[in-house]
Amino acid sequence: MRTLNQKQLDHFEEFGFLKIDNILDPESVIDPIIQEYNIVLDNLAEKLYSENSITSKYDDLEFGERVTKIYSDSGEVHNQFFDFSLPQSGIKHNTPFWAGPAVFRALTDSNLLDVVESIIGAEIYSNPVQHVRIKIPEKYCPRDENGMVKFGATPWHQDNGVVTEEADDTDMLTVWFPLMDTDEQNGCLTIVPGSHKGELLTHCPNYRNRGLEIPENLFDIGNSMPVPIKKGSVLLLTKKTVHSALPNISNRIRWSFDLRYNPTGQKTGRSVFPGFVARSELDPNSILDDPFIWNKLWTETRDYLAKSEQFSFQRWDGNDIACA
Ligand SMILES: O=C(O)CCC(=O)C(=O)O
Ligand SMILES: [Fe+2]
Repeated sequence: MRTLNQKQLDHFEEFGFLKIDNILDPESVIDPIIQEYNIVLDNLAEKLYSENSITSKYDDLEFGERVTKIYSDSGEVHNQFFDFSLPQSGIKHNTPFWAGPAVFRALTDSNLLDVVESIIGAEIYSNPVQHVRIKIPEKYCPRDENGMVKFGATPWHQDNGVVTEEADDTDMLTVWFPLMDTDEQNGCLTIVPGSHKGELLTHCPNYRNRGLEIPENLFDIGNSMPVPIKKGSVLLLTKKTVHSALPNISNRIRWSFDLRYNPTGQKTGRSVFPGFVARSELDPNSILDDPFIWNKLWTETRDYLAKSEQFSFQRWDGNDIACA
């Protein structure tokens, strides 16, 4: 089913982004994810406490306050415990990840897939470039050796720039949504409308110690605008829309999912990671609807990659003149 109207499609086409309200049901889709992550956090607290990495399990606190205390007390950001993807290097047989049933149900939610279908058609592949991002308030957040907040603001980029060249012709759609209201205080996304009409811009590895980033002189940063999003609403981006995320200067966490979809058969840009057919009219038997099989795909991938040569999704040259 196609749920977006012509006005919305035209907006997406013209500006490279679209915010759509009330797509994911907060009670039946988002709250179960939060419950699931409470269990993941329990397990993390047990582990860190048993290793003497934290002084308390903080089990009387709600998720946001608890994760903040745990990261702060341990001096480390443990986001890989929650993520439903694997890291880009150093995968080991015990690298943690969370590919749970409530997460799978959100990835395959029919309202969400209706939106995706409106943009890329009815043969929908869930691209494995996907993350949960939990960002605790910067004032409590552990910092790296350069004094930068670990897992803080997201640098300026195009999603096309974080996948390999194999996906340059892929019609990749980014779907971003928060698990709680997100605004300029707790670090919502900020985007450059219309930037998708240009080329793939040069991304510089670890630019100004912030990570992979497009230098500011390559796009119209003055035209950028923050996009606050409420729980249940979603933001669509094209693979060329320039965007970043603001720092979390609030007292609460900032918690979001970013997912990607492409028409089935096109390259994902991270082909060593497992995607799956989320919707198909042509071949309904190819649809994956079992969250446990999805989990197994990731587990097998991790176990295989732990024994294999390391790969790289990094396509950019830090010596490029634009990065000086
Ligand atoms: O949530 C963030 O901080 C960044 C998300 C992002 O870049 C994306 O969804 O493509
Ligand atoms: Fe992005």
